[in-house]
Amino acid sequence: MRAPMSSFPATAPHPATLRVAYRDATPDALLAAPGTLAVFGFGDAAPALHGDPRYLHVALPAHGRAPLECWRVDGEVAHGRSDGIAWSEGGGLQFGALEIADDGDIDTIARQAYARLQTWLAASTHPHVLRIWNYMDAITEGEGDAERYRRFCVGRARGIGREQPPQELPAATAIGHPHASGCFQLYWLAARRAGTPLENPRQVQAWRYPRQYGPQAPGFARALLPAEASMPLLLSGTAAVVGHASQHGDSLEAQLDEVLANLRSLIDTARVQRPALPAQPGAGSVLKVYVRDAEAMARVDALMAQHLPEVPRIVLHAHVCRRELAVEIDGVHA
Ligand code: 3EB
Repeated sequence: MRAPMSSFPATAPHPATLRVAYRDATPDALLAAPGTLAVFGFGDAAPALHGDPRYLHVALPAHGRAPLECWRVDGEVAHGRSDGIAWSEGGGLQFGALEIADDGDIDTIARQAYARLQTWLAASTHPHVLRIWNYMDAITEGEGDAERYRRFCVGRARGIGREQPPQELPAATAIGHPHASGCFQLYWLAARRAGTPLENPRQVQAWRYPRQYGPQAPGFARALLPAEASMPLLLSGTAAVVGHASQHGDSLEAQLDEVLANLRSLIDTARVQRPALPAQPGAGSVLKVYVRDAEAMARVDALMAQHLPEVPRIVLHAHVCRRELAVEIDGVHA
């Protein structure tokens, strides 16, 4: 029999709030602070492992000494490891992560990862996945439909069990390691309450990409607006794609301008529903910048400082899922 509602409230006592910040601190110091849902370390300078399931190492090399990324919520946070999934929950939100050794068959790996995620969410008190990150090796290796990102898209759709877009598309990032990590990494933010997937009027919906980009269109929304006004707008990995086509293959600067135009367009779209969101990326935003060529990281960092001086950022060496795309940005906006 179900427990009475009074002892197990269906919603958190406070509306869900997520604060994302980059911090110069140790994982231990951040994990010890009240309300810490997750801590991410990037590159070689960050610890590879930690006993606390809320810590995740992402092997992508950072430009300079990257701070840690910290997610905090209001209220008590529980955490553990179950069924190979590292998780934490609190304040109406859940962090989860799983890793699968990559033997080269990315289609099968993605299918297994997403099937496990579906099973997990179906049994979870936080069944609504708002945001997903996928980090994999050799993302643009292979030709035509055999390219690993395209195989990943096939496996993801099979694992979810739907080739058509589901009702609740999450915001997502799919990014490649520039050096083999040996592992596929999937992590997510889920919530008790469903959010609203948003599309970008400058871009074709990813799930409607034409056949030329692979046999299975990618299943993600361009951004996700959580149910609570106290939550930031969650921005998917955003590249210099207009319509469905990559732009400015010959210019990193022009690609970055296009990415920023896409991010502003997503913010404009979100503000129709939530006018209180700031009109521009600013001190309440946090952006992660993925740059294909290691030699270009310093230039991209300088351009970001010039365009968006107030926005905290991390610049990472990473491969975008189309070879001609030199830069991609994801993050949160509040
Ligand atoms: C693009 O616009 C760039 O497959 O989950 C961005 C974000 C991209 C998420 C995904 C892919 C994904 O198509 C690629």
